[in-house]
Amino acid sequence: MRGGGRYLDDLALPKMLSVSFARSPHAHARIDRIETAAARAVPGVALVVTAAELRAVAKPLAPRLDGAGFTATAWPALADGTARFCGEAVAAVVASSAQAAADAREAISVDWTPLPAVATLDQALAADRVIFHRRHRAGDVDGAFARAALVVGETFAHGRCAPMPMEPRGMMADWDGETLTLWSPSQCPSLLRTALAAALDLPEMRIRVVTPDVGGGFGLKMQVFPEDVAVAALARMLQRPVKWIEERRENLAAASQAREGRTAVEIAAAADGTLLAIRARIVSDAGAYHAYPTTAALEPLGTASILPGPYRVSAYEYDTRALATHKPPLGAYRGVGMTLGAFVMERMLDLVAERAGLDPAEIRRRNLLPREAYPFKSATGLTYDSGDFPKALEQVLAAVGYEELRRTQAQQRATGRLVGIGIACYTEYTGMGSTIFRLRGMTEVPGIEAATVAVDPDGTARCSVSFPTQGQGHGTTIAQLVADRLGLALEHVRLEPGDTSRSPRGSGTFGSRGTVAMLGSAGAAADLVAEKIRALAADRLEASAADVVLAAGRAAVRGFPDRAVSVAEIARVAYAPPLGGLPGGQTPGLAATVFFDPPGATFSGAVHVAVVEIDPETGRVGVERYALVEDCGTMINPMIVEGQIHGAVTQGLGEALLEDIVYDDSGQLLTATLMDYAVPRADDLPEPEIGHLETPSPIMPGGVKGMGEGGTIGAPAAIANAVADAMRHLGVRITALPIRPESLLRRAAARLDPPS
Ligand code: MCN
Repeated sequence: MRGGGRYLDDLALPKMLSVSFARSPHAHARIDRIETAAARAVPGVALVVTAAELRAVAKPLAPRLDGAGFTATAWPALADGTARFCGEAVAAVVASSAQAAADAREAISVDWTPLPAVATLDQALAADRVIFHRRHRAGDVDGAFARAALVVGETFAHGRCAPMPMEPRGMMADWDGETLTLWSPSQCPSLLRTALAAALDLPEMRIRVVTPDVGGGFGLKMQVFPEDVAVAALARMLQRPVKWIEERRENLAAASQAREGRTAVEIAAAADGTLLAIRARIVSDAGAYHAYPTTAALEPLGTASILPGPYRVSAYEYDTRALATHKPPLGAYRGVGMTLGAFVMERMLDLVAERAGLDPAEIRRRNLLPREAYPFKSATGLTYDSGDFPKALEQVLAAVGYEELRRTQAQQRATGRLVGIGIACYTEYTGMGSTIFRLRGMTEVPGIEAATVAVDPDGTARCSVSFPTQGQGHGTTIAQLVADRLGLALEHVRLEPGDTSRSPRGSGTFGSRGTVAMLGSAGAAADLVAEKIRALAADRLEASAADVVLAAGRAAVRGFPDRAVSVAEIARVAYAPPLGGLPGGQTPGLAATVFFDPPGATFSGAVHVAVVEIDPETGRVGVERYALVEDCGTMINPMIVEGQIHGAVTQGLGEALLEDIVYDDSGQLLTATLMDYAVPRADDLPEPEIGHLETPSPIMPGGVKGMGEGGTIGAPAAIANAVADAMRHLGVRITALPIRPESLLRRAAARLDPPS
């Protein structure tokens, strides 16, 4: 905010060179010959490489997924013989400046033989290009459908979108003959190190990953990309530091994208709207390769496993598949899998309500899990640990004045205004540990986190953690936690910058795991340090350790504030033991490292309400009000939680109404700039009205649950339901995201003015 951050592009090393990639203009093409002589002749160029030079020193990224139904892919550092999506890197130029590298990139000429491209899900289905497939069935699905009074079916589609961090991807790499140091805005430095060690055939101890300030990640930067492998390999080949900063066009064309998929769903319900069973067939357009480390299973499996949402329904079957196309890989993006799951389920609830003659709020009342139902084993096998959705629903309905809103809507509709109200409830898996990743077969994602907390002799504390921060305020939150447990002032605790040479090993920041990880690792490490401070202070104060309290930088005997010693004094002694050693045979030092494996996932959630009005002239959807009640268990920093909600809801609005990566039939990207790819702006969303509910997690330390992705999960569903509500009387169905104004108008016009 103050311009004081140091992002990757702010960093430079002496003798540093710049890297630029030449990319495929075809979605699918054979590379017959690459001519690099002209590029080499451009002033300032140090090296030009193709797959021929990198093949021997950099192995492709080939993430694994345990279990049946998985077909591996290998994504080479530079396209090797064949390019499989428009934008895939085929050659790299290293030059004295980014401009020289970009000029030289243009001078590379490639002889291509274009090949037929599989550009759509339907083409991929016809060709049976399945790279991930899983089926699941729980309960008596067929029986429920046979006896159901209502069966409602619909097919929903979701376009592609881009995670779009303000700072695109990039890496600076330096090889000093022994160690490869990488400055990367990675969300997962430990995983990046492991992937590069394997790709470059180096021991992990010779790779160091430093995380500078990160200008947003949103899931994109949890992945390891071929460009990372290439940049690291180039530093090693040249024995000079190199840096690559992605251009926005490259980010739109060649970074992983998100969401694209289709879900055909059927719901069986009783006449009173009680849900009995769900059947879902989910297909996902995975692009050309599995993204490392999550694989193409991430999106369709995530959708399948969360689709039943916070509702009491025990019979569910799904068939979920990822299909390979000639597009960039589908990867992680805030709310991955769950956004589509919530969109489908919440649209379906409104459709069932319509058939059952119920108000959308009423059908949810009849089906939401009551608080007493927790812990609840969902039909997908996940255990929801805690929640109180009926209360959250009533709280948000009261906050918006739902009954009054409906009355006003009826009056407005009578005058021709297109006003709609949409409700969406979702539950969200957060804070996942190794069990969930093993159950999914995700072998490349360890699932653990770790933290070291150390108190120095001046009484200040440092904390270093395995999970970096990309804008969620971990520095503040961790400092809060550690300061609280050590009885120090907030400004006396510092989160150290991420650096794998100093920080303990873990998995990373994704899947809203940060807060759970903080409590389980940094909180627990601070507790161990606090225990040692109390033990050392107890000896000094001639009291029992159990009677020593830590506050205001001092250890004092409970009830006797004057009988105290400063934490700094205890720390000095811990690092410089007196003659005879520390009391009680304590080891020197005042630091602890704790590794933590979150016990399962913890389920947070929210109820969102959107009020929209559609301009009948332009089809523009205006979001007039946006309210929600969020439950992320015990909150650590409510201000950050609300900031996260603002950002996430805004991204969800983009997904609902604006953002669409469009390819033509030959797999050519049509939305290659921000002139064509529309992201939300400040005036697209009113200030969200936020309420909180806290049902602490019984399984996570401190009762916390994650929430960083939540808004993105709830907003598309709530907005889609609101638009559907506004347009229903015109016969317009909302079954696809994003909802484009022109398509709304077209469909309304077709209905109002049917062809003769
Ligand atoms: N928090 C809290 N109490 C809770 C839960 C959360 O105080 N019970 C606060 C904490 O201050 C914490 C923050 O909310 O720092 C987010 O916590 P959590 O929900 O655990 O999520 P993570 O820290 O794991 O962050 C990841 C999540 C994800 S998966 C994406 S994607 C995402 C996001 O958060 N990307 C972001 N938020 C982002 N925000 C920014 N600015 N930039 C991104 O790239």
